[in-house]
Amino acid sequence: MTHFFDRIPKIRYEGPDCTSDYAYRHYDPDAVVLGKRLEDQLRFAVAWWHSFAWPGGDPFGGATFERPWFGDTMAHAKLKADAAFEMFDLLGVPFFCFHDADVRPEGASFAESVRNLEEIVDYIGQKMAGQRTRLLWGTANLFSHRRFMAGAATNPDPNVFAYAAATVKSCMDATHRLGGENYVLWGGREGYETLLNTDLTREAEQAGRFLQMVVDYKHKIGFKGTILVEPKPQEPSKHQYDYDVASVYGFLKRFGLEGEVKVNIEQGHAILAGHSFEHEIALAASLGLFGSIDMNRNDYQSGWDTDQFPDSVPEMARAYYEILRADGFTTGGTNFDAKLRRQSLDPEDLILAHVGAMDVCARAFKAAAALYEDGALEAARAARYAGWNDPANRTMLQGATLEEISDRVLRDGIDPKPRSGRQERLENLWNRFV
Ligand code: XLS
Ligand code: NI
Ligand code: NI
Repeated sequence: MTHFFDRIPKIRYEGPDCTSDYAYRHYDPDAVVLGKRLEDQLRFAVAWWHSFAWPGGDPFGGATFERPWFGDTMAHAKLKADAAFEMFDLLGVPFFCFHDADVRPEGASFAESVRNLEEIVDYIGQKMAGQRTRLLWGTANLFSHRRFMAGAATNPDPNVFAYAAATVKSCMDATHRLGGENYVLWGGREGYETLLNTDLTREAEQAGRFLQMVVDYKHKIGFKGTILVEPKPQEPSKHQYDYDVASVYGFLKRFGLEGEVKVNIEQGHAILAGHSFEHEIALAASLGLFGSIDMNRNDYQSGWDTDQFPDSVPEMARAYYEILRADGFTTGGTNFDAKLRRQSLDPEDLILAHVGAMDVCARAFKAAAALYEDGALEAARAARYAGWNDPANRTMLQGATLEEISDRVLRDGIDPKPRSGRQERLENLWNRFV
């Protein structure tokens, strides 16, 4: 027991009219929506790094948080794990996610870092045995330490490539041991600061080879989870190679890995790339790449990745609607890659951030599910493309040539009549559900 959350009761579903801060108003894990329990639809996960490792710094000031588990020893790491599992239990959250650097102290050598990781993984494994929380995904932090400042897989120094490969192996082993359902690669430093010193061709080939080795190792150890790449356009790199879903798809095709790897899409990263979250989800689904989501939000004025907890039901509903159109999550889930604001010092803040975020997501999901079930939007979409059901039109996509089409246009006097896209009607329909 850490006593860190002592003043906080276990959070339960109490319905929309309850008056306590410490209750879910919309997230009823056992409620069945579209044939599945809400817990199994949403698959919420807590992010170890933001919740337990982040000290509250910003570019103008250092740590604001004081946590009893801050420190570099294994004893601190275990205390941190104790607090984490206490919070998972209080929230009743089914999953968590972690990087190696969040859970273990860095050792004096690579071997010591791996030993530390193995020891804490055993400890976490024991905690998991006594609780129902499972691992959504594990990952390696290949961006914080100064050795990775010029990239991990894409570093000009082959020794860094080797160190990164060995690190990923240890993190895949850890994820496999804990029964993780996915393994994530986010390449924060896989990009460049200036083209003046960068060989784009070489770096892409290094990244392709690296990912191929990850896929080979997954099969070798019999890891049944999904390998996920998390796109982001920039920050910390000036230009990041896995810019968005479309770039990742091109990269996977180039190296023949499109059947092996899917994407973990983050709300804030989609916005930074100049897309909407739902666009990235819809595109991934259409390319057969949709895997999981990092749920957060950016400050829309600041233009960087502020990783705030989600607070907008209408925005999240758009995202969940696309997820439902993609048949929902399989191994993926909703990971709160979100951190407190630096003035939110208290244990209560950490709990309430998650309670609010889970309620926002649940509300958004239920609204999206009701609209999806109603079918009016999908019927309107299908009607818009109904002309393609005509066999004469279908042949245009199945082998007809330009000349044949041209003959048909002349013969039949084809003369298209513009039709309304009915956007406002559909927006009104949307708003009746959300
Ligand atoms: C940073 C990323 C990171 C990944 C995991 O912007 O979102 O937190 O999710 O390495
Ligand atoms: Ni993320
Ligand atoms: Ni992020």
